[in-house]
Amino acid sequence: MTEKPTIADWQAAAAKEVKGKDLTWHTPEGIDVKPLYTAEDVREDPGLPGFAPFTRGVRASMYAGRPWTIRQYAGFSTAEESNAFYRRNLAAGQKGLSVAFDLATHRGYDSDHPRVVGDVGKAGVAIDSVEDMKILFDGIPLDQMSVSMTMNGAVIPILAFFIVAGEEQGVDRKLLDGTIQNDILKEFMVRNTYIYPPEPSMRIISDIFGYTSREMPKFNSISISGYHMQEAGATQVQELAFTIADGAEYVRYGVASGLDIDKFAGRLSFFFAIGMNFFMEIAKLRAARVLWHRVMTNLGAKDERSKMLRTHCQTSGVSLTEQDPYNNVMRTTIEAMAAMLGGTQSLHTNALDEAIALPTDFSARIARNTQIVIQEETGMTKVVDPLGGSYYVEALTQELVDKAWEIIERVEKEGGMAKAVAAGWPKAMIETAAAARQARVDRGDDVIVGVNKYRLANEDLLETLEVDNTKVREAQIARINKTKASRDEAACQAALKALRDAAAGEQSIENNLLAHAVEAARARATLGEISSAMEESFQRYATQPTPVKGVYAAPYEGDSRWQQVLDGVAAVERRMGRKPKLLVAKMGQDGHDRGANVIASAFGDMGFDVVSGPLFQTPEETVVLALDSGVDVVGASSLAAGHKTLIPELINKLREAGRSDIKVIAGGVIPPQDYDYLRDAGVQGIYGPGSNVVECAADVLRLLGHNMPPIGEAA
Ligand code: MLC
Ligand code: 5AD
Repeated sequence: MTEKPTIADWQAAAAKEVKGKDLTWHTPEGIDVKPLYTAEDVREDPGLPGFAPFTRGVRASMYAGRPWTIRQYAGFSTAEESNAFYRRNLAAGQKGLSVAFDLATHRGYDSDHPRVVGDVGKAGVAIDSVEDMKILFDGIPLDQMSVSMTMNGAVIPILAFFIVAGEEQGVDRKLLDGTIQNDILKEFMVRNTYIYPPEPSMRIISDIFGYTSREMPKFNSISISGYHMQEAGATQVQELAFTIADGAEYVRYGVASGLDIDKFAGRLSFFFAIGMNFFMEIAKLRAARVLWHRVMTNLGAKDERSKMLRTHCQTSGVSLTEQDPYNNVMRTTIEAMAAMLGGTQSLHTNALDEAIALPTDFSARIARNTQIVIQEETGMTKVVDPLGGSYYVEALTQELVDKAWEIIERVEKEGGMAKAVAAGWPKAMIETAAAARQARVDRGDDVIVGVNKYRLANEDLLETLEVDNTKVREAQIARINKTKASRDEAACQAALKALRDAAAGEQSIENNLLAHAVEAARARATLGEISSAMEESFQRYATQPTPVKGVYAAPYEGDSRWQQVLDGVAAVERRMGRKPKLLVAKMGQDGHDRGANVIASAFGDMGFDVVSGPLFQTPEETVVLALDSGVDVVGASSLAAGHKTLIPELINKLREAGRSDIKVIAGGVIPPQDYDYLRDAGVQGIYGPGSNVVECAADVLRLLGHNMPPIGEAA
């Protein structure tokens, strides 16, 4: 009888097949993935689903008992239009609702505010008062439908409108089922729809914990989100660690505000991104449950439900491409499978037109059906945690737990996530990972099919959703005026004053901000009024971007095209007597700044003098900054559909100032259908997702009159 082969035998056989090549995969999270895993790699028995530490899932029966909730995030234009879209989707098999608000709403401005002209109804639905909220859920019984609302900045007025809309439907708030995102720490780190500074923002969150734990027992008071970290470029380990550390910080604030940990922790929920690294994502969800159980035990929770990490997932937006967009259907399917194999409770699958515009009925249907097909055709839901016991998945789960724990310990040692966020190092860590990823993609080290490999010579145009935001704005303003004209003004002002006083006072049950906002919402105060009432004591928060240095350049050392661009910059510098200067501008309420930060870092590394403009500027403010800093080029980064309003406005203002010599280029999520419109308005270069940043810089040098050779040609 022959002996059973050993690992050493396998190693020898594999080395012979690949002629000694090292097959280890060094991932961006610093994990060395081996080509083979065996029983020897599994350190711990993962236990059983439904039992602590919930590695294999939070429910004993998981999807065999009840499949995850198909919960598609959506919202655009007016409440009427979004309501009709929701109803069509529910009729076609969607199970839960998830509201996307426009950026004016996120940032606490009514639709009639001058700072939001480009944003109303664009990236989500415009909600100005309880009247809009009632229309949004018209015909949707709020005691039967669970509703997630992605709101963090203007969380107090939005939750108040929701409660009052339920009340006026005849639904007791005790029966309201759903989730509010309410996660401000990641806003300061990556998503940027904050309104107030960190301290009062943390008070708002614990006030919501207090109110919902007393009044709304079925409602999930927070969705602690790693999603946006991964979208901003974080590795899976960073996403995992910072999200769990954020959770720990919220629990501490809740306890410090006087709540018993087991009274509110059972209604904390989570939210992760699911990208293309299939097994890493599955292991990440399993690791998250292990880590949360550990953290909550350390924080003194006794009830197992307080330690049970329940999560929503969304497939990754940044992994999807503008080029050859039908490939996105495959990507999303793979990501959806990772989310379900990881044991998510609820899932959003992105639409194939993600990198271009908001979903249409067509693209939303394909996205939704991706989940329905998995649930209803494949039999994948029949077995609980089918990957449990996979040597690779179990070993990777353990490795992610260990790697994330190192970061969590650093955060805890430094006093928790609020302090870490204020110190800025988590954000810098994520931006470093983002710049490194961009360089790997631009160099072709990380393959993206249809973008840096197998690219099509000609792309077909996709039909995309377009929102006429002037029309939406006018309709919203008419409703605001009507609401204000018909309300009891004295009662409304009294409610707003009580809220203002509560904000100025110490945190207490009597001063609970949500309780006061509910009164104001009933009295028909608008979102802007409720936000301003708190802003009087809290102030509005602003920050300055600080792009990382040297990370984008590092992998390009010795690259000839890179050198050509550096030489080009040097030549322009000699001619002008100073470095060519670029303003990276963010206008409107669009806080998506990964792209802007990566461009600022990369152009800085290539020798440009870069001015990183602050977020949330008006076109006028951008012109003032451009003139004051003496730039040659303004690069406007737009990811929230404000481009057709804000960029032409910027060009007009430059012309009025007599500075049409300053070149304007645009980048971000811009549908190709809009390119001619922008070019006619005077935009001299447009760079959609998937643009190579080095070639973008080569174009800028051409705009500045340098004779830059095409790629592959000598200078
Ligand atoms: C579940 N249940 C079961 C069961 N599975 N009962 C018996 N057997 C089983 N196998 C029960 C649950 O206990 C629960 O009841 C009920 O069924 C619903 O299940 P759930 O698992 O709680 O699902 P759900 O209601 O969908 O809640 C999932 C969640 C929640 C806890 C993760 O927080 C959620 O829906 N989050 C969604 C967040 C979201 O959509 N965010 C969008 C972000 S977009 P009970 O009574 O125990 O509650 C974004 C983008 C951007 O952020 O930047 O703009
Ligand atoms: N409707 C549908 N999906 C949206 N997303 C953002 N806004 C909307 C909306 N109004 C999705 C996209 C994006 C992620 C943050 O959420 O997938 O990448």
